[in-house]
Amino acid sequence: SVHTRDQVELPPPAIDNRLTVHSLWQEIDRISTEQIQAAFEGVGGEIGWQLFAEEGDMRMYRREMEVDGMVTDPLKAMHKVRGVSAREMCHYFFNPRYRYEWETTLETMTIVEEISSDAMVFHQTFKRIWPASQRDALFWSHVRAADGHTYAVTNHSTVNSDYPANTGACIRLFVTVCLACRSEYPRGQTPSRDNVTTSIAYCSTVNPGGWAPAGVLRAVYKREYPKFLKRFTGYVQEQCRGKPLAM
Ligand code: 6CM
Repeated sequence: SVHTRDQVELPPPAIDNRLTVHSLWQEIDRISTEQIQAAFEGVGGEIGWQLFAEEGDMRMYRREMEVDGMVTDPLKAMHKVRGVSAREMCHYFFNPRYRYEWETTLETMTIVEEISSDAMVFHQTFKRIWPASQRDALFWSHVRAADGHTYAVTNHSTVNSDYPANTGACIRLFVTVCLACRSEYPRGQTPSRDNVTTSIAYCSTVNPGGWAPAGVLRAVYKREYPKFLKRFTGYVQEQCRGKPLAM
């Protein structure tokens, strides 16, 4: 049944063996571990993080940063979502089948390699932002369970000779993204759609890879990141409605 198929494709509770023998494994493991750890570290006391968007339980912070004159502002967002689990959140973020349904900056997505049930390599092109050139990205994506009802997806740029950078119309950008989610429900109760809450920490650092006007880029981020997080979390709630909770 459809139900069984969905359950099977949820992120596995343990690392897939096919991933641990892949040439990217060491890097994927190291960066994922670092990113997940950093994602749950607070921003409150840290110097330099500025709140730039706030709506309901969602808060978005950025740190202004430039590398060789290019805006590389690290972004960190926190959110709380009711009625869906961390595992479900990460399933919809990782699985390419759903990506066009929530990802609004996307123009094309190609699966470059299916490493395992929990790791893939993607090539994506993004919508062009005037007056800059169009951007593309090539990145691995890995979903994993961490401790105590915690799941996370980490995306990080990589290289592949079949997808060389800066040869066509696109400038290659570099990205490190982590969506880390932790579910909670009242002590002594059985988790259900009615009592589960998932805390989300989303971190993103994008290097545009070539010239892009700083003001335009910052304005785009300010508009697009809140739009993405609201749309994505709403999408997952909608998809999960009426389905059994998968913890
Ligand atoms: O994390 C997000 N999406 C993931 C799946 O697509 C993945 C994407 C990473 C790429 C993020 C690139 C953002 C830049 C998009 C704007 C176009 C760049 C043009 C620059 C030149 C002026 O991790 C959600 C990403 C939400 C982004 C707002």
